Order: sequence, then structure tokens, then C-alpha cells
Amino acid sequence: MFNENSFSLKGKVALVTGASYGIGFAIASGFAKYGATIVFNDINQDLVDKGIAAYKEVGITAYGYVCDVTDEEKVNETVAKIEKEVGVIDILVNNAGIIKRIPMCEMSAADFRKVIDIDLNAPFIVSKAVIPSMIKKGHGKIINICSMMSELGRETVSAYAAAKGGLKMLTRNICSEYGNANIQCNGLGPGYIETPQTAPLRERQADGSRHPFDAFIVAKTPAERWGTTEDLMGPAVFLASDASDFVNGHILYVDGGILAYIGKQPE
Ligand code: NAP
Ligand code: GCO
Repeated sequence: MFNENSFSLKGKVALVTGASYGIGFAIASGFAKYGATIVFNDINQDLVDKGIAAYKEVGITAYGYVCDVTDEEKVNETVAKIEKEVGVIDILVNNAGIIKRIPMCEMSAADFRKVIDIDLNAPFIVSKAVIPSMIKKGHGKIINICSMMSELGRETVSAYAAAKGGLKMLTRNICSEYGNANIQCNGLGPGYIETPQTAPLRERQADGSRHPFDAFIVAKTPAERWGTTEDLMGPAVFLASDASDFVNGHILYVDGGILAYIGKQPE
């Protein structure tokens, strides 16, 4: 029954992968505001420690674990440890991701595989690790962090687009396979967001002018601005909450309207 608690995450354990900073950190912080217990991982202890300190700075006592999301054995071990030390994972956000911006014909197969491994294989591995306990518990929420590149291509991001396109379909498949266990699996598709990952696309030029890509994205966005990680918090809370129990297999784009807009005519 829809009520004032439908957006509450009280009593829920949320695992957000790669969430020492950036989008994952913001999504986890939004979950905490709605009562969730925050668990995150990163690839080394230094980053985990920095993440714990950063959460503490905003009043969140987060549980941090060192885990490379591409390492299936380590992921299974870590999920078991979390279930023992914190509790069964009610909400999983597959956020950890990398990008390599290299023209396809100059990209090595090893580089292509690395992006696919982290951005697509890892969400499979981590989802597979948490689903059994979600089934036992009778509910679960999986949110895959997709991208504009789940729908569009652009030069130099072939591996990333392939991964994020695949992640859109993995989202729909988890929905199809586990919807009857009351597990909702949706995608959150950020537009262009100001984080370390996109910093190279926003760097000021030597003459102090804006990076051409920066101006390009602003012209392609009806909101005429880059997104911030805060813009993602509300949509993520919605997808993690009971309020979205009948939303499944959906990719919720939070892009300021980029996907709906042909782009501003150059002056
Ligand atoms: P980011 O600032 O680069 O953060 C990515 C996080 O993932 C970092 O904490 C990183 O840790 C972690 N990570 C990378 N590989 C990992 C691994 N193997 N195991 C565990 N953690 C790992 O990126 P972001 O901009 O916040 O993006 C987060 C997610 O949103 C990514 O999936 C990205 O593709 C997606 N996204 C971003 C945008 C955007 O405009 N920024 C838009 C759409 C989608 P390290 O610091 O150790 O690398
Ligand atoms: C790029 C950007 C994008 C964003 C994001 C857009 O090089 O085009 O990094 O890929 O990260 O995925 O939604």
C-alpha cells in the first residue's frame, strides 16, 4: 500500500560497488538519507579507508570492503562476509566501472576485454552472488548504472558502449528471470555527469577556453548544463524503494533531456 514510508530504505542493507567517490558515493549517500545501511567496496584498502572517512564526513557510518568486482571468488567471499557482518543485501547497485577512450582500430583486445570485464562481466558476477539471498528473503532491488552509451555510440568508446549496451540487456534479463521472486532489476542511465571519469572532457584549454566536448555536451543538453552526482540521488532512491516495486527491466535515464533532443543549432 502506497504511503509516506514508500520511499523509505529504513532497515535495508545497500551494497554500492566502487563507491569510495563519484556517482556511487552520491547514490549511497542518498540511500543513507532514507535510512539504508551503506556497504561499499573498492579495489584497495587505501581507497576503502578514504571512502569510509568521506562517508564519516557526511555523517554516514559505512561498511567498506576491499574487493575487485571482476574476481568472482573474492566477490562471493565478500558477499558472504557482508551477510555475516552486516546483513543480507537488500539493494545492489552495480556502479563500479571504467572507460577507455581509444579509437577502436587503435584499441588492443586486452583493453577492450578489460572494459567489458569491469563494466559488464562484473555486474553479472555481483548480481549472481546476491540474488540467492534476495530470493530467500523474498525481495531484492538491483540497479545497474548504465549510460548514454547504452543507447548511443560515439568515437573512441567502442568497448564502453558495448559494455553499457550489454548491461541494459543484462538488466532486462535479470528482470525476466527473477521478477517472480519479487526482485526488481532496473538501470539508471546518467547523462554527462561531473565526476573524475569525465574530468578529461571538461578540462580548460591552454587559452582558458572551455574544452570543445564540454561546450558540445552543454549544447546537446536541454538543461544546458552537465549533471551533478546529486541529480542522481532521487532517481536512485526511487528505484531502491518499495515505491518502484512494479517497475522492472526499465532504464531510467537521468540526462537532462539529452536523449530527447537533437541539439542546439550552432550559432
Ligand atoms: P569514477 O569516478 O571513475 O568511479 C568509478 C569507481 O569504480 C571508482 O571508485 C573505481 O575505483 C571503481 N572501480 C573501478 N574498477 C573497479 C573494480 N574492478 N572493482 C571495484 N571497483 C572498481 O566513475 P563515475 O563517473 O563515478 O562512474 C560511476 C559509474 O557511472 C560507472 O559505471 C560509469 O560508467 C557510470 N557513468 C558515469 C557517467 C559520468 O558522466 N560520470 C555517466 C554515465 C554512467 P578506482 O578509483 O580504484 O578506479
Ligand atoms: C564519454 C563519457 C560518457 C559518460 C557517460 C555518458 O567519454 O562519452 O565518459 O561515456 O561517462 O557514460 O552517459
